[in-house]
Amino acid sequence: MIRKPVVLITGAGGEIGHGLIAHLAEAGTQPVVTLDVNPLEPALASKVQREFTGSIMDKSLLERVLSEFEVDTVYHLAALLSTRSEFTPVTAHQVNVEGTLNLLEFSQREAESHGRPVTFLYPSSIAAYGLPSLEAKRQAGRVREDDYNTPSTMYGCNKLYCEQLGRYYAKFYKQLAADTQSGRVDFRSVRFPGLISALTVPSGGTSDYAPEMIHAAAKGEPYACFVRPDTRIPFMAMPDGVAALLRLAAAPKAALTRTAYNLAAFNPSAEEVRQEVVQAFPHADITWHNDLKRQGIVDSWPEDVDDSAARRDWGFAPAYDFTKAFRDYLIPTIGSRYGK
Ligand code: AKB
Repeated sequence: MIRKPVVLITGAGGEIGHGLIAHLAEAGTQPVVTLDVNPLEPALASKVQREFTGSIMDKSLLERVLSEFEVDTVYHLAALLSTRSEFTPVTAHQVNVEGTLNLLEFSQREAESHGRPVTFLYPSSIAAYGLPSLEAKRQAGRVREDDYNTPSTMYGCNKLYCEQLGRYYAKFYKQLAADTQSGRVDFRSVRFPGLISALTVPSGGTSDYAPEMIHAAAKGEPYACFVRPDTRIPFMAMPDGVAALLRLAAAPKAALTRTAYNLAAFNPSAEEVRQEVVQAFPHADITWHNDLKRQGIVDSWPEDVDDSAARRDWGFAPAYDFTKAFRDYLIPTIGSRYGK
């Protein structure tokens, strides 16, 4: 049997998967195979070559994928986000860490079997940071990748550790073996800010207040925001998130000086998001109902990050600033989604 070269996407039915599958299907360079715990929506399923429904914890399922396909690129998107992970930290560790280890090992086996490196794209997060206080957050400004790597959430710990696991597979895997085993997994990671999509509503994250506010207003529903109006973290429009993954995947390996890169686009306060939403949807009913515990998590994430390494090494350049994200992407797309 001849195995077909493909791209594998885990967690494909999630927010990033939607945009990524659309782009890969349109480009048509390599067929897409997906793995998700839930069946894909029919519109998404029609764009992929093969859909596996199951868990990244299921090693026999991964064996099946390996036996049928030559995977050249993995987009490992499956994860439990930060708020959900705080309620079930052990499950979060299993999914976010053991699941990622399974995919790294799967990629190593794939590369051994077809003889080419597997490019492994990993979405890390601003949750990998942990600033000790609001005062420190205000003073830190644009945080660099290697500063404040002291996350306070299970999800953040998981993301930071998996960045290191990926670096280990890329550079040091079985370093004492007689023949070199590392480098078969070409691990590349971006630390995403909060992502805002016009097409999907996130679930289980702590940066969700901004997309929730926008989607509620577009639907004509009231929204009580769980963070203070002055809360500020970086955000990015989903098309730029998807473009960043594709661009990093295509970058020449020799140009990459790191395995994990910060990405920045815009960093409005929650009140600035509210003002923009009210301008677009004048009847928006947005109130403030502070959840001190979730606030604590957001307060530990940086106000802004230094993304100069991504810009220099692989030409990261977001197309959407705050105003453009609303004017040219969110408002037109979201309006038609809810028939407004
Ligand atoms: C979350 O809130 O957990 C995610 C993230 C910032 O990675 N959106």
